Amino acid sequence: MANEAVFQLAGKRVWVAGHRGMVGSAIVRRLASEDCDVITATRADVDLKSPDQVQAFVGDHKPDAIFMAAAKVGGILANDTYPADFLYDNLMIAANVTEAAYRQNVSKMLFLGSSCIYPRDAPQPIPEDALLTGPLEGTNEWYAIAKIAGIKLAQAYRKQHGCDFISAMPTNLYGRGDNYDLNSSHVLPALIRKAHEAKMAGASQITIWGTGTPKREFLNSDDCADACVFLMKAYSDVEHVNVGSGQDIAIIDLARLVCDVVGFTGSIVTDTSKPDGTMRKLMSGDKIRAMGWAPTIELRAGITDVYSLMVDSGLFTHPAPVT
Ligand code: GFB
Repeated sequence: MANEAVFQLAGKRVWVAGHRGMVGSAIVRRLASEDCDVITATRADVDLKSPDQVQAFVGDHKPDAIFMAAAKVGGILANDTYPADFLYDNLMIAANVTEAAYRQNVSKMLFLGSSCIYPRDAPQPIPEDALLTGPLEGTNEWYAIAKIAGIKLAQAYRKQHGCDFISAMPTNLYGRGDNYDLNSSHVLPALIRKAHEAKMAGASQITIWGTGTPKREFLNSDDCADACVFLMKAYSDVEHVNVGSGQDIAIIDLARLVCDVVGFTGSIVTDTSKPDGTMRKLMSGDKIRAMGWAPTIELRAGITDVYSLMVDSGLFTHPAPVT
């Protein structure tokens, strides 16, 4: 099925749910070169947790395709602190959009999940069929359960109703429009902010959470958006598809890389009162690579890009809310 379009985006009406988020906004940028009509909705237009509002919105706007990039997301601490929000919000959003897509005869939907759906002790690199083969990582099991439910919704509607709903599982993402709030962010924007503010303040050190030994696989959100558009056009099957870079890096080495890009020359200390989370979650990219897709943005280049954008936008002129 490689490079053989099964769904044409040209001339179609395409709803990007979650267009203000990092991935959703990257998908909107990517769709600019697809000759399709992009539909977006703010939270004031439609509350995705409301079944009635989602039905009404999809019924009124009649999209042909949906990129389901809307989600409540956050880093390890936010996931661990707000389990009810991460479970309830994400379950409701996934169920409402999937049901509306079915009832309003949307031709195709791509649901976006996360690599945390896999068991904590999954084999590395993690193949797609490792799903539901073992216990989840405790710090993010609530978010993971909601995302697993999203995959299962897509599969169930395909099985029962013949809907062309597919799922993509991206690895840890970073990119333009990321969240830099140190309480709720993921590790990469947190490290960029910490290193920049330490440099500006002339500080001697930055503190990272955990032991620094866990490994993570990072993918730029523009690469992720490109993969989503690729899958929307070229893939139609039951199983979800991993979307990653194929390489992981220890958090301490990531911190060194970020400090190097930012130009902070002080030391890096660890705060082991904070959780490590899963020790490793490198996904296998064999499936999507066999279809003909590969990422193009190398990690250092991607970090350099987002760092210069954040400096230019002035975000770092404000003090960090927490340490
Ligand atoms: O990115 P992150 O918050 O999410 O943390 P997860 C990754 C690793 O970086 C953990 C460490 O081992 C953290 O302890 N880390 C070091 C830091 N310094 C920092 C810091 O200043 N801030 C943060 N946030 N981390 C989330 C899940 O898991 O990632 C979600 O909770 C989701 O469910 C998502 O899957 C992609 O990779 O641990």
